[in-house]
Amino acid sequence: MDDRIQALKNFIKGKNRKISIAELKAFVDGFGRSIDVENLASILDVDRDGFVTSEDVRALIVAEKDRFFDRGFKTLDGDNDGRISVADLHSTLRRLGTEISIEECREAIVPYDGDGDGVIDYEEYVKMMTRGMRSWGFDI
Ligand SMILES: [Ca+2]
Ligand SMILES: [Ca+2]
Repeated sequence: MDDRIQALKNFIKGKNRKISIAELKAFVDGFGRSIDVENLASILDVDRDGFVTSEDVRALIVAEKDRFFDRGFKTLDGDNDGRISVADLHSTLRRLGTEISIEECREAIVPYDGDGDGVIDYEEYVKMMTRGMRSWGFDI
């Protein structure tokens, strides 16, 4: 696993572990993303001491879970028919810059396709996301 992903996972799993806003900025920059860290800090650093704790981050993500799930589903459901097909997954991942074959997408869907119809409906998607978030230590 990518070191930065592991570091993020460790941070989220650790209770009450603090990072400074400056560290958070360095971390986000490391991903090459242009996230507005000042804005993020103003949301996360509730008591304005210049630090955010893993509990703050967890609380925010859990509070925003439904919106976060909804947005993710809409991103993945490329043709907007309410189901994530192999073609949806393939075109979305390619658009995000991931080199992946149709066959790999087909295999990726199988473990989450509860009713075996070859597409991920919203219910199956929520189960998949919930499982993923629990593996990151979120109590949901
Ligand atoms: Ca679709
Ligand atoms: Ca299905």
